[in-house]
Amino acid sequence: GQIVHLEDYRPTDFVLERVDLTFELDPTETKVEARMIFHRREGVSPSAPLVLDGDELKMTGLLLDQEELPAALYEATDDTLTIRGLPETAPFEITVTTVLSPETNTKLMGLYRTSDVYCTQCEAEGFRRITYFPDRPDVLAVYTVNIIADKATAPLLLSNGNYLGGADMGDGRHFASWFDPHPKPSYLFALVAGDLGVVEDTFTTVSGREVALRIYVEHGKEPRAAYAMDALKRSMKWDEEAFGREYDLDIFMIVAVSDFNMGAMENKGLNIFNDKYVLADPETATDADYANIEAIIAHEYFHNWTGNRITCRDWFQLCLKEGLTVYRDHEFSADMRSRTVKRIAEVRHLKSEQFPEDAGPLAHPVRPTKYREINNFYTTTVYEKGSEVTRMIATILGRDLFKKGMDLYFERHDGQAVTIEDFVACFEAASGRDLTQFSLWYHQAGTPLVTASGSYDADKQTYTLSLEQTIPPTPGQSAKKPMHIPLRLGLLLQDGSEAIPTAISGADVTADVVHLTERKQTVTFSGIPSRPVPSFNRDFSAPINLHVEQSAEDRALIARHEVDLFARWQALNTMALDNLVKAAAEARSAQPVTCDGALVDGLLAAAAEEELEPAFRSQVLSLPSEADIAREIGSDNDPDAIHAGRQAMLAAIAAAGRDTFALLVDKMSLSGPFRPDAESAGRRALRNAALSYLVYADDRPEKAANAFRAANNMTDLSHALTLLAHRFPDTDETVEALAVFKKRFADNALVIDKWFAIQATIPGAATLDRIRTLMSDPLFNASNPNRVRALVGTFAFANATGFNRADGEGYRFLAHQILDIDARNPQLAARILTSMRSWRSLEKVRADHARGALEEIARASNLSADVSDIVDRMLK
Ligand code: BAL
Ligand code: ZN
Repeated sequence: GQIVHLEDYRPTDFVLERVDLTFELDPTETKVEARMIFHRREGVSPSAPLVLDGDELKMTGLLLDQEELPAALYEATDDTLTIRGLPETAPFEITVTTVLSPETNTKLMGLYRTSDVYCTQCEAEGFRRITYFPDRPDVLAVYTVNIIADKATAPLLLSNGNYLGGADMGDGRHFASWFDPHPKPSYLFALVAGDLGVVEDTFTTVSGREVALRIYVEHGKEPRAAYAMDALKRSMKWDEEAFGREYDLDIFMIVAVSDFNMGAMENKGLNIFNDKYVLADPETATDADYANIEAIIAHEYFHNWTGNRITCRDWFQLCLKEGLTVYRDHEFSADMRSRTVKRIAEVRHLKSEQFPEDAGPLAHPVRPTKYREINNFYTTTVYEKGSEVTRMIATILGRDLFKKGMDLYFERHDGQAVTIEDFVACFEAASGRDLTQFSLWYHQAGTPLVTASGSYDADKQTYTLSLEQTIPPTPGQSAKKPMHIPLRLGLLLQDGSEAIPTAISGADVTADVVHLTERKQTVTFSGIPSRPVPSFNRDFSAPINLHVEQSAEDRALIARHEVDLFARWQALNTMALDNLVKAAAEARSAQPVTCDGALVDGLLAAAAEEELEPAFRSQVLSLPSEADIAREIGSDNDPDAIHAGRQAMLAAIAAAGRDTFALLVDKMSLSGPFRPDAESAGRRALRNAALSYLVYADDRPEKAANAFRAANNMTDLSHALTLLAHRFPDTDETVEALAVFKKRFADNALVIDKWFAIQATIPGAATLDRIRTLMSDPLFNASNPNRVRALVGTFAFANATGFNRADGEGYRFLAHQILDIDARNPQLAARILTSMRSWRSLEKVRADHARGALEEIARASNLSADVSDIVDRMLK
């Protein structure tokens, strides 16, 4: 594919006024007639042709104002249709007829079939696989959609907007028409046809309009959509209260399908979801599944305003809708659950997924300026870092001015396709602040590193912080400018109270936010009665790496006394990470692993602290992952040593805390019917964390096997199975539990995905053979994205020792899988390949094997643009 540059953006020459689509659905010969009314934009040359996008299309008809177009006036290539000789000013109608084969569309982009249901995925560039079209987000038009299909196999015919009507056609077929009054870009088009069950409800908006709510699922699965429906209603209410946003159609529909590349898609009025993020019941869904469903239902719903009514001018602006909408769904979940625990989970995710991306060959700015394949930019940088950037605007402006800026954004830009500059300008206008330097967060890739050192002057009673920011070089950006980093911090005195400075010099400060804007900055706090302990980056106010020399005792003081609960978790987590890095080095040089007493005391004290909510305490007990440790070490990584060091620390903590953990397992047990609420989930999480340590401390599988037998919900059951499989992979107990689990859930693919994932993450070199065996299990299906992600994806992304085998077999296995998947579904292949994004930080032997595997992929013929873009960037 060609490289697309932001600076080349031009508006279209022709304005699309309206679109009428007629689909005659058939598994292998669907006929699509697209009637489009255009007019030439003022000032555009009368000879300029109309250029439409296409992708793998078979065109069977082309009309201009209902007359066949002479062959001399148009030209169709692989990816464009160019039409000449069009009217100078008058509107004209182009009618394109195409024939599609949904059944054989394995890319799952455009119109395809999943379990006998027709469905669409058009973001980013899938609509051009349906018809020739100006397939770009700044072309907004009003759509009418007519669907004709076999009545018996497709009784349900859905598209965007409001239902106009339908009828029996007398020949075994029927039709339905839909009209969407809101102008939209083609990527938000959707169509679903098939035979599905439905859950119905209603929502009355703040102004009193009743909206019909429908969630469509496979027949028999309706009860498992109840939680999603509840989450939807809470989302609609929350968006009215928190952002003043009311829903705008008579009906809102969600359809769950089992073959889907993404998590879900926000098509106007007709969201299409990966069924993984709709279906839940206590027997089959974990607490994490419930939380994900709540968050993703909310996310897609929130797009109705941030994404749909105000959309992106071009795909470089993807973070305009995604970063903002992730921020909105984070705030929603924080309001529904525990704000602190939610923040901890966000930061863990950001650090484990986005920080490595930002530190490797795939690093790119939140608002990139060039791409080869836009599908590869649905990244944690655009989404999660994009959300953090929005959060920083809220931190810098404060709640009221942030809200004023959001209101202005909705008012100014409703119905438009806009840019990040337009978005930021609303906050500048609302606050009177210049956000030019702040905007570097959108344009400079790489995670800033802030180093800090402090000195206390007892005579002057001043505390001075020397701060320095560096932003590492990233592909295409070697030199960086200093950024505006809003760093929330507090100074704690030895009794745990917070020092109140009488004056602060050297930086702008608002409340507890220190605004770093220079490369080097010295900030002096006056009126500090004794040497303070600084607590940095409260609530993770900026997505940065922070290096500060701080003793375990100082960190322990923060962990005990900070008023900011996030900072308490952060202090313990940082202590643990420091210790884990040391443990990895010790394990690598075959020395005994040492576990810091202050850390163990801090963890156990927090775990037993009844004032703290259980979910928080479970987060404290969950040590940084092997990937977190590798990221912290940064280079020359040996995954086996990291694993061994971490296991030794777990064992040490387990031995020291046996009594605490046994007590917690007792205290945190729940009785009565299962409830998925945050508090119950927190108790289960703490109980399972404590149980894990008890199992680490044991060398026999009984405890885990008992927990497996006693479990009465999927959270506990899958946790016990994980303990068994990871700690005692080859025992009879594990073999039996895996067989029991498989038999019980064989007809539930989403649960079988857990069964695949648990086995894919068994540490050690032997797991690769297990993966190969599992791939020939009848329950595996190489063409279903969820199955592939659960087995192959989980292995590559989440099994550091198994995947990074010293002999390189893991990489070669992945390379062959990528080529195999790429032939069917390039997007999926490219996504899974990003699991190798940190290959350069491995020790040399592994890095050489990894390079070899990447080169093997790069050499293959017929690589998709998706995979070739990723592999080329990774090898550069
Ligand atoms: N727009 C793609 C799916 C999502 O981010 O909601
Ligand atoms: Zn989104």
